[in-house]
Amino acid sequence: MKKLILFFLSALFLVSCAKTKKQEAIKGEPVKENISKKPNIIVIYLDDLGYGDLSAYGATEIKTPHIDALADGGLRFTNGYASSATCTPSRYALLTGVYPWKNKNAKILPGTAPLIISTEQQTLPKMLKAEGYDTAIVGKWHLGLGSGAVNWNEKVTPGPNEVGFDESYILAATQDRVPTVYIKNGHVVNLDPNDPIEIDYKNNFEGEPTGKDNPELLTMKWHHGHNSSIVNGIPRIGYMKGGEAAKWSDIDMADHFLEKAQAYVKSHKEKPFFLYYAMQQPHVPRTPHPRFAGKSGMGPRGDVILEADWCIGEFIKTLEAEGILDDTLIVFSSDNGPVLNDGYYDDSDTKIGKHTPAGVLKGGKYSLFEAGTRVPFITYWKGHIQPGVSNALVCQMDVLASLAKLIGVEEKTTDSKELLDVLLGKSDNGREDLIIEATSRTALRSGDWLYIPAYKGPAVNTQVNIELGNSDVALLYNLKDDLSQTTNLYASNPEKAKEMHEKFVKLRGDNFSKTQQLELK
Ligand code: NG6
Ligand code: CA
Repeated sequence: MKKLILFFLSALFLVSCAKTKKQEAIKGEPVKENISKKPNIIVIYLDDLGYGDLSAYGATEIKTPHIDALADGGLRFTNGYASSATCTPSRYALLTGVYPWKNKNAKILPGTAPLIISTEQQTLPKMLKAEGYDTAIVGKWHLGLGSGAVNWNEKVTPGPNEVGFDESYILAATQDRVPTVYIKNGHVVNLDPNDPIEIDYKNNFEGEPTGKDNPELLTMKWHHGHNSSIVNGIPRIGYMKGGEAAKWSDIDMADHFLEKAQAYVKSHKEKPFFLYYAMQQPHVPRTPHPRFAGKSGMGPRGDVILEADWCIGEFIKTLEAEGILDDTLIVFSSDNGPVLNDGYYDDSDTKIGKHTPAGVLKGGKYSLFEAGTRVPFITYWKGHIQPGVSNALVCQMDVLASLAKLIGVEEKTTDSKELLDVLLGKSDNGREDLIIEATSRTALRSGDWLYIPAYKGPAVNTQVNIELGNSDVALLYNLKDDLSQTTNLYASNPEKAKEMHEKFVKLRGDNFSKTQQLELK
């Protein structure tokens, strides 16, 4: 009996020690004491939202009150970065904490691409799951599915559920790519077995109309790319046959994902959860629900930003109503910078008016200039994060190591930096260096400086009308004095140029594309 009591006492002691350790990791001003439960964690991730697209980030032509509320009640980062200027690599880095240029497959993927995260690899949801979190993704995936030729009529695996998500409700790639269906835990939703789905990215299926050959069937015109299969009057990338009953409704997508996200948090409020709410806006095709169509006065891109903002407001209301907002850390960001014409004529460029999606930044999606990767980045945790603005350099890749610290896990990472205090607003001591990426090219941000090696290729992508950062000479900017990157200091400051070049080569190691021009001329 004595032994039994002793055993229980020592077990009690161990449990209370473990608890204290976890509390210590999240303690300090203005953090509330006695957090008995680990916080829920929600990443709200938009698709192609620019640095200047939110009123919280200075936009005057569009009002985003619900996202602004997160910024006003949380921490708004002015130097928050996606890892890349396109989707797949940024999402790869967010979920794995690894630089995307270390994985040669981390580039814009077709809907048929295999999963690019190894099932052996550590991921954010896996890490949280191991600590007792329930984990889910709702929204855009775009990290590949299956391991070769996917049969969409059977369980599609491996996918999100094999890399750490207990539950998944996704669109496979992008809204403009087939298959245009939702996939729940590996199964296409509403699939009729008598109408099987076939997908091909090279060849059309006989007799199926295409955007290229059947303009009379289109409700949205394609500008470049996007001329393969037609779904809901919108021409897409890739060919699809069958699956009629399973096809999504574009105008209802935002409401649909919102409902799924709301249902998830309602049914998981008893236990800590991690939800990756990966919204599809304002990526093309922009298909606002009729409630929002025409509401921004700047075309469908503005309308879907209003729609996304409304969804976020509704979602936060749900957290509040369920009594869990105070126990929830929210990270809000975007996977890459903005683009107006990304392949459809939808008036987003002609109706833009005075709105500047990139703010004062140069470039946009696909670009090594700042607007490619510097994005809205907000952390919010009611009662735990002192509201304010942080100029610390942070990257989405750092979320993994920082959350490890928050939940008291030892996590060995090389690329993901532990910046918990920075994300919680207790320190301004962000990263010193960051390698940013854009369509397989990389550049170095170090302190206030930005160095872009000389790259071959067009200076401007004329289809999307964005300056890419390619140049015969290397580019060097002091972002503190010249945030808009107007003056190349490469020739006038050779010492800094040399220092940045050497640091860049050291950080990139041998792991870079040999098509780059790297000589310091
Ligand atoms: C490009 C598409 C673009 C968009 C992008 C992916 C063409 C011509 N352009 O290839 O419309 O889909 O891929 O965007 O097809 S991302 O945000 O998912 O990276
Ligand atoms: Ca994107």
